Amino acid sequence: MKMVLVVACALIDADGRILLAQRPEGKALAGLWEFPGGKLEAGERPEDALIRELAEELGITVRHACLAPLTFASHAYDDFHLLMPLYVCRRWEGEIAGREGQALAWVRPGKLRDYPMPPADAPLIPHLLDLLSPL
Ligand code: 9L3
Ligand code: MG
Repeated sequence: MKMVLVVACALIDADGRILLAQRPEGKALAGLWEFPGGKLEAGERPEDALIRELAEELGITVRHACLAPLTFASHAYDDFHLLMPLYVCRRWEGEIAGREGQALAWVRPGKLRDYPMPPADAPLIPHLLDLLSPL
């Protein structure tokens, strides 16, 4: 089956809230809330693709050193298998804004399940909760 590589990021603010972006009308999975990111272009490294996507979609600058890998999502659709590393980032430059008309939400960890997500993203929540919960 065709493998599609997408890279995504949990941006975490100083209050410990996580950024979700709503997939816009006209796109696959419209209306669902996802961790921002997108497809790798040919030959791109995952971090480079993510930095590019975060600049395009949110208007922010992220440094490589501020991206920490957390886990992978893996989901088989009917026609392709999506493999998606999830990074975590707590520092960026610039004001976050939905540059592609998408709605954004800063969500407390315990509220993440209130937001309907694509099938690849939802299984990532426990990993984030594990990272963010006090020891
Ligand atoms: N996707 C799932 N979760 C995410 C992202 C960024 C993307 N957090 C899925 C939706 C599409 C595919 O990856 O099936 C490609 O995404 P896009 O290029 O349509 O945004
Ligand atoms: Mg995208």
